[in-house]
Amino acid sequence: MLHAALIGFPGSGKSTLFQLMTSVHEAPHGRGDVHLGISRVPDARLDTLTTMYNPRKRVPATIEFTDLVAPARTGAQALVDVAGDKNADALVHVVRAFRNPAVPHPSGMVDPARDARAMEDELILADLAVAERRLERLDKDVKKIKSAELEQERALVQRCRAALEHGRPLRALELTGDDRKRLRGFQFLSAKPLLLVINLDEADVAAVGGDIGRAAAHAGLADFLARAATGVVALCATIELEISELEANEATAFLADLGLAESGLDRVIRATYDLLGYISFFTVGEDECRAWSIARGTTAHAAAGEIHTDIQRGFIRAEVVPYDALVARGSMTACREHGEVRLEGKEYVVQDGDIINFRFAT
Ligand SMILES: Nc1nc2c(ncn2[C@@H]2O[C@H](COP(=O)(O)OP(=O)(O)O)[C@@H](O)[C@H]2O)c(=O)[nH]1
Ligand SMILES: [Mg+2]
Repeated sequence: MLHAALIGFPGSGKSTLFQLMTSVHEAPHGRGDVHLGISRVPDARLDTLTTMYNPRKRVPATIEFTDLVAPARTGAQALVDVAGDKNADALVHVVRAFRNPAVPHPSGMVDPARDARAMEDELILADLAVAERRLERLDKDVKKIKSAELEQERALVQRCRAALEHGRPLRALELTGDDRKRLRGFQFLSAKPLLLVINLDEADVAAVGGDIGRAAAHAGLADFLARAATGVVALCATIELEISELEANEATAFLADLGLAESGLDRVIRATYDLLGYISFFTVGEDECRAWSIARGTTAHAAAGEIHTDIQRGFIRAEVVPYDALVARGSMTACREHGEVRLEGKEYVVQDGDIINFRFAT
């Protein structure tokens, strides 16, 4: 499952958001310091399909979030709850912009731009230590063993070290697929996609409304908007708490008053999903309408394996209809009549929103 870690300075609102965003909570797997929770990825397309098919079951895509329960560290590291979560696919940095004097800021003053940069520096420093340790080892190995792979890895890690020394996160590097594979084992923190969640003050939400450019400028974080593998979302956790207690139609009206189309929680979940480069395909029927998560570029054969290894093993063809065509025609049968159901083979690259029926031999 996709897995994102909430990180941020103590008192920035991580746990508040975590409680609101995740509904299914799992017991920590042998790690008492981390909470795991599961979020459903909001997707209006799945809502429409559910209305069309009225299935017994509706299954959205999901993301797992982790929240560090209590930072056990001291000194400079205690400022940052990096969640020790090296396995995360993405980092979600909750940056405090709300003032609330009842909640002391560990640095004494609320300054979102400083916090975003301080966190970036922490990630970079942690990665620099990893890169240097690896280079020491590689320098020794390269002297002993003649290996093109070792040479290539060394050149790559040197490139990483140089970027880090210049204060650049590794997610800004342009890397080939092979480079990415070489780096995977290091679990570099600054290489992970980063979502900044600006936790606004109650008093500022109406002023910035749904305008992320204005919200980022207000928090001094405008320069993060254009960065590689970086996303920015603004919300106010305490207002989200209020919204979560409203009936659905009241919540919609309340959001509209604030100039917003959807809740901040939904925006964070979806932005995380998008940032990871994940797309959804759907399976539909009277039994179940379901969204499946795959990385962009996944083939039909691999997508079949997401559903069941038997479907992958016995793969014959994928019957594919784009979401828009299905909604426009109103049914699979109508799509078939108009020749809009394509038969695709194993190598077909699944597109976001494809409705797929896998034909397979058992
Ligand atoms: N005024 C205000 N208080 C907030 C907001 N978000 C969180 N808080 C409060 O800040 C405190 C710390 O929040 P928490 O979620 O535990 O932060 P964490 O340490 O990052 O997990 C709690 O008392 C929250 O109620 C916000 O948007 N506005
Ligand atoms: Mg907390």
